[in-house]
Amino acid sequence: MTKSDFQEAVRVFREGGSFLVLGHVNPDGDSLGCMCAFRLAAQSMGKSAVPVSADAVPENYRFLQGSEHILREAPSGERFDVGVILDCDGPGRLGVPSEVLESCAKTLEFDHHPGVERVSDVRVIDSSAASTGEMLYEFFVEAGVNITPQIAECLLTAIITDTGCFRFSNVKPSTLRAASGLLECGVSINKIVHRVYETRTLAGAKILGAALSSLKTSANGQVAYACITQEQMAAAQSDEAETEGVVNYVRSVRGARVGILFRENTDGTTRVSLRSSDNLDASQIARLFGGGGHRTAAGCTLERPLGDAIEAVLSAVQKWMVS
Ligand SMILES: [Mn+2]
Repeated sequence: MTKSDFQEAVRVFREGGSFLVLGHVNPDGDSLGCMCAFRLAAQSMGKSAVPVSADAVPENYRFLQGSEHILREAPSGERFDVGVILDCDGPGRLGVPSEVLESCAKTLEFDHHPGVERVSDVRVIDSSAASTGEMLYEFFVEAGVNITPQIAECLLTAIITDTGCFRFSNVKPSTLRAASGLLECGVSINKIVHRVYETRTLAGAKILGAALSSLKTSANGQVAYACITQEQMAAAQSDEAETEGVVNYVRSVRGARVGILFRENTDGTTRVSLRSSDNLDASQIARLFGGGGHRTAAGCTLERPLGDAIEAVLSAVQKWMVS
């Protein structure tokens, strides 16, 4: 992130009156926290902001202030001064048709994913940041936004979820400085952690159990994997959002350098979530199959049935471990 991009972004934010706010598909805490924070920040400065996510807000993020105002589709015919793209690892992950951005006079992007194609006009990119929320905190401070406890809660949720509660290797002094600044704004870590991690629906607990009962290892225990079928989803009455985080349990098997969760989708495709430890870059595997992400957390969707997808990904992971 260069100083000039940052200053240009501040100028675009100050001058804009109406904002269309976008995150990424299958939104996580960083994407949603940033979208809600941006909406509140813009409104606090007398501007309008319309957040749009093609996918629904998972239940455990519905406490974020204004999350109920996130639309599933961009309002047709409306024009915006600025389209804001947050935490999005590539144009294909926006989840809205590309014409939607044409309704914006300008586009402004904040992100921390490395190696991604960017098409926005003004880009604030920092692949060393642990979350986009951390970047947005610095941006709001610079832009003179009054960070209310509600805005702080959204941003701290972004930071907490992208660092796995400050446990991942992406945590840096700057991460804790941002978190510390947000705590000064009057937000509670405990409340966020409770809502995001310690509150599970009954269906979510059942689907976690089903996934873990399918756990297997390969490559002499270096790869742990589990799968969730549509039949199990139906039996648990679980939805896709409730499978978020299951992969972290898979990765926690002792000796596993990679944890993989395979989830059968209703359309017959397979969602693959990867978590790695030590020096293995999970995003390299995800990219082989058209996905992306970070070194330690990545994902992709394969246009193949579950069994084929498991075979293809496991064989790719094994080849890559040897190389
Ligand atoms: Mn992120």
